[in-house]
Amino acid sequence: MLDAFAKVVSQADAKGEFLSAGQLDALTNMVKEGNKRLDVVNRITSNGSTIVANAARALFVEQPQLIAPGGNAYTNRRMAACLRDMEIILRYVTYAILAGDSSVLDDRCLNGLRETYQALGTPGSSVAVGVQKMKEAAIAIANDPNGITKGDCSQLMSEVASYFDRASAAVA
Ligand code: PEB
Repeated sequence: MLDAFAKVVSQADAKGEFLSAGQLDALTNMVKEGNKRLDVVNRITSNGSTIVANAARALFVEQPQLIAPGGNAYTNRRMAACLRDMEIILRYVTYAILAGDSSVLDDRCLNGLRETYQALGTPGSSVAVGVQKMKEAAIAIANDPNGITKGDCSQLMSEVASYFDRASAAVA
């Protein structure tokens, strides 16, 4: 598991080189903008259950077969497993946002997840749709300009989006 700092260290060390000016500039910028990152993690974390519940609800409106008898989220046990899975994925996305690096998400959540869903007979493409709905909700909350010092968060928001996209691409 790497963060943005450990990542450049391992890249430089693999080449036996000092850190480059470009690498240092990027990290300087990350530190300078660090409060935005922490705010985003805080906002998504503290709204986690709302994000999961609304995304799942929207998924079931679009794909009602999932909650119909015989569906993959039918019976409370499967519904609970589904909500739990979405929460796990959201949790790892918040870790990746904090770290500024996707490796924690890749290694501890997404690695082998597609195969797990195939083995379970759970439609990965539906999980991917649920993840996209969490992305929209999380960004709407994280990027809400109300009640916060206004600034440019576009770069950070596309980074946040990229972690959700990575998760959905891993199971679609
Ligand atoms: C991944 N999900 C399920 C299982 C596992 C995971 C390992 C099997 C064991 C169990 O049931 O608990 N676990 C989960 C995860 C990590 C992990 C992400 C990462 C670290 O350790 N059903 C739907 C939707 C979707 C869904 C499409 C969006 O209709 C999910 C939610 N996951 C779902 C369901 C099950 C499951 C298990 C329904 C239960 C499947 C079954 O037993 O039939």
